[in-house]
Amino acid sequence: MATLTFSILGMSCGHCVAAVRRALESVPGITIHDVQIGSATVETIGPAPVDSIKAALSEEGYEADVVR
Ligand SMILES: [Cu+2]
Repeated sequence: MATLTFSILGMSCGHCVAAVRRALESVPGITIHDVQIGSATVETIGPAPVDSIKAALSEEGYEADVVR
């Protein structure tokens, strides 16, 4: 298990936090550790599905990049 932190552009309020959380919940192979305005941290169970996470967030209108 590994921890993955994303910086996320475009988040501005609690609605964004909920939308990001919902998008992350749709990605298999991760559990959500924390979501805040501007960032999210997830635990990965297997290989890190970075592209799937970016795609799910992009669909909601947020641009995400791995911090670490
Ligand atoms: Cu918002």
